[in-house]
Amino acid sequence: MPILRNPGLVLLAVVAGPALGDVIVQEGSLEGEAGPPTEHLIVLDRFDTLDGTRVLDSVTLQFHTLLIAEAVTNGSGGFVEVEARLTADYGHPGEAPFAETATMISDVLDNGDDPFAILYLDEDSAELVLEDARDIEPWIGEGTIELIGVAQLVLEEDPADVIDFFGGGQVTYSITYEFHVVDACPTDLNGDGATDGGDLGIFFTEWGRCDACEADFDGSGIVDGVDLGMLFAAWGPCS
Ligand SMILES: [Ca+2]
Ligand SMILES: [Ca+2]
Repeated sequence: MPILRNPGLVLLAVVAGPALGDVIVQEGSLEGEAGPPTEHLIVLDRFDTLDGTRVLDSVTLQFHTLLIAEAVTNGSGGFVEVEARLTADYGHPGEAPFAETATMISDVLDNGDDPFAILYLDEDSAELVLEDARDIEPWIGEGTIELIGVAQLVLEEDPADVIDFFGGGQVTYSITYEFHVVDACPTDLNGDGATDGGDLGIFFTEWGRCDACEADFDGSGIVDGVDLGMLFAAWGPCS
């Protein structure tokens, strides 16, 4: 017979504010005791491009589930089975979950000795890295992103021989935005605050097929007349 302790699952959430740097991390957690599946809304700030000066490279979602349970037997003989599990699914509201975590405790106890208590612990993690532009795009812009975390903690016991069996669980999540800052004056190859002859000299040293060259302003994989045109168009002090 399944026994649920404190069926009204209490969930707490803490969301940290965004920080400045190359990485923004938002964290929070859900925690509570056994009960029916409980939806918890996770609200995240979207990535702020700061007027296009920052470009989002990837979004990493990490989820971690921790399950702790304690069983207390009565020592009346035989064997008893205990089982507990904590599962959680994560996704956008109204859509199929894109990640899940599941923890499981399952044991057979020799109940032939004196009454005793035993403590169990299990944990699970899930990670999702978004790097494709189409996957990242929903995470860019103003406003907020809503995720739904559906968590359920279930305890089962043999009520005849287990005096008490209780547990708790915690689901934590972390959303990491990796980005780079756009070069405000990419044609200033020597970084002296202006696009001029000094940069032109550097430019021609990279002329031709060139992967990840600074002079490949349009990212075409080759430094050619197109890039030269961009350099001349930007001629003069960096604005
Ligand atoms: Ca320069
Ligand atoms: Ca080019």
